[in-house]
Amino acid sequence: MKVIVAYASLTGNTEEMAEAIAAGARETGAEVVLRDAYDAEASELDQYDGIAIGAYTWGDGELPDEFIDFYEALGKLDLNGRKAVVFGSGDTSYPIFCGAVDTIEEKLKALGAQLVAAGVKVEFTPSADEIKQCKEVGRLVAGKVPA
Ligand code: FMN
Repeated sequence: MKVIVAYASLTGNTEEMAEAIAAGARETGAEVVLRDAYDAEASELDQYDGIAIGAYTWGDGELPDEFIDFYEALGKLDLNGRKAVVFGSGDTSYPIFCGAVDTIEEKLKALGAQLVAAGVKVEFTPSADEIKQCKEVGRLVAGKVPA
């Protein structure tokens, strides 16, 4: 099982989530690659069995600027048969809380990926419980069946 966790994070909150998801996936014995989306090749996502993508939300419920290239490079990739999950940090004082998570989920669904859990949305820094939730989601995207 090969899993990629790719994320965009400006102040480290989404990065903490990514690290917990990667840790959960590793616990299952999966081979896990953890990358800043800036350094990741979206066109190679189809080489992984499990795909976790995260981004904080910017502007008016939008994707972060530095994530746009990665998002656009997803193009028309065929992700049928891949397990996927989306995650991100936001701030509930904005009208569109964690809009980036919804945008990425729609894209992955359109590419044929199977979303194995609802998108994980966290306000600012993930709490201890939210870190646990991220680890569980990491196990799921690595193919572990929930207990
Ligand atoms: N959070 C939202 O949920 N929705 C937004 O529309 C939104 N817009 C933002 C716009 C600006 C200019 C800034 C500075 C923050 C915005 N945020 C919004 C909050 C960030 O997503 C939040 O601070 C998040 O924790 C940052 O995650 P990071 O540490 O991974 O960079």
